[in-house]
Amino acid sequence: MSLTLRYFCYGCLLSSVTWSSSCCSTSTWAPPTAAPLSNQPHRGPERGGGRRAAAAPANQDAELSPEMVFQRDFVCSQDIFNEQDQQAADSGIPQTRLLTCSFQSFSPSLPSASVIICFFNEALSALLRTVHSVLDRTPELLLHEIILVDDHSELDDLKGALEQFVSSELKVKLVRNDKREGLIRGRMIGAKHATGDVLVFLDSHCEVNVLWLQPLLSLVSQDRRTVVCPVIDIISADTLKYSASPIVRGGFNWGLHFRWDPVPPSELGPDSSKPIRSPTMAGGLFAMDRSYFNELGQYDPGMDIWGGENLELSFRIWMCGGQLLIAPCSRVGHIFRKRRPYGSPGGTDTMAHNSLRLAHVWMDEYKLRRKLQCRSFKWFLQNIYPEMSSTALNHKNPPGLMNRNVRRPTVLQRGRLRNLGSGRCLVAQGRPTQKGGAVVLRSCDPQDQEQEWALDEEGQLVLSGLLCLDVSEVRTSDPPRLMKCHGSGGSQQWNLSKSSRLYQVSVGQCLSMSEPMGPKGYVSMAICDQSEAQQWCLES
Ligand code: LR7
Ligand code: MN
Repeated sequence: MSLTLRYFCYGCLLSSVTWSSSCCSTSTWAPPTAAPLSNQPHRGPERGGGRRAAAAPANQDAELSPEMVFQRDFVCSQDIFNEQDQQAADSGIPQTRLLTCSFQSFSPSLPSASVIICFFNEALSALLRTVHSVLDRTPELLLHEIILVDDHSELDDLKGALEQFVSSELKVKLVRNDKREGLIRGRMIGAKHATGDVLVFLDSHCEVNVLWLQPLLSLVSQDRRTVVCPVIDIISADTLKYSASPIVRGGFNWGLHFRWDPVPPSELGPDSSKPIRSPTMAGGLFAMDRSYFNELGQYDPGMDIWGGENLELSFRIWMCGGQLLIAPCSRVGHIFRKRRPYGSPGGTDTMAHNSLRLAHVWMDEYKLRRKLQCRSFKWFLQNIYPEMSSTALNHKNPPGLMNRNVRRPTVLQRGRLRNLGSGRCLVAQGRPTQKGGAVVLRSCDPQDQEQEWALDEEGQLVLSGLLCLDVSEVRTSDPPRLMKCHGSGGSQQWNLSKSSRLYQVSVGQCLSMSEPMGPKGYVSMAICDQSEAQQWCLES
């Protein structure tokens, strides 16, 4: 069977098995590995030398919900590529669009785009990979310009060598900030220089996939108050490998941190290429009509460096008459780094500063909002994010507290949680009753009650009937800990997939044994892959 065929029929294979795994055996289907991408700047199409590399993404089935299995099933019956998708397969970038996307057609008169990329001390190769991918995979007519905003970087590479590159590309412009502004004011500076119809913001370490722009522009052109995000595929910070993301949508927690949520079935519809309404956006990658961006008040210029602007803009869009969508057929890869490679001047926590500004303006009545005739935050919660509304407004389940009035979720499976890479079992490092305690891998002992986990219908992993396995949504590189069960999903929601990976819905990563496996048996969260270090078996 060819690689391509295996990829097409993946959903069909999956549909014959149940989603939640109870087995430890390795999947019968071995996915082909994705073609490695070099970190050198490249010009897409000629790479790969005509090689057909329709590689399945590494974490493809780690996080399939029943709805997604259905989506892929649907895809299987339509075994075709369009020309551009075929080009993707030939160019070495993994084909991550669902096949239903091949049937989309676009108006010949789409608006033009100004792509704005702000950067601070970005690796030149990553920045050029972003720019080249846009130049290579965007139709000439639709690309008005690329505006690079250098936020007062210090790296030498970003001086002469970058200028040389820019001078050879007609459509690429470079704006340099005289002082460090942060990404929020940086984007506003970029927008001020832009003259295309639609602003498209990208982070400086992305790779756009084929046909990435048309679905975004098409939705914006149908309604200028629609703001559209692509699906953000994963580029590994360690290997630079590009792999598909599951289709999830944006939410937030009560600490005002962005998180990924599963898409409610009502939003999916029968055709998986349909745009998905998203309460919030991750922030870096989106398309917005330029005049609407100005009309809506751009960004809050009082926000510094990094953080908070994504939720602020999302609330403003929804509350002031617009809508925020994710176009499942537009795919852009983004390097997810474990740590940001920069601080903020003076070492202030700009995320907290920015979030406070956001809360003051949007989370209760405030005069600034009257000008735009915006709705209330209560309206937003009830209509756009009802999942959160129930945790805030009912007072039965206030944020951060276990809801005692609701029945306990049904346990789906119980047993020891054995890691295939080490053969050891996941246990509390100290007492299993200790809140905030770490979890580690130790020898499995069937007699030991303290090794018993329960996976319930809400995706909670409960140790010894007491505490839940929880990840930090603030510091996503921290290892998971045992916390009081809060019953509102997110940081405590896990999917045990067919291929035995434990996918954490909120941070979009998988639970992994830390390598090399030391005597302490540490575990950590990592980008999902096929390794045994990430395979877990819940065995009774
Ligand atoms: O002072 C700065 N000046 C800058 O120009 C700090 C950053 N930047 C640039 C930086 O070089 C990069 O191109 O701004 C861009 C975003 O910074 P990142 O890549 O450090 O941010 P991130 O990817 O960690 O964080 C996400 O949340 C941010 C909140 O402020 C921004 O909205 C980012 O754009 C956003 N990234 C994405 O949405 C990509 C998907 C990640 C997820 C989830
Ligand atoms: Mn980024």
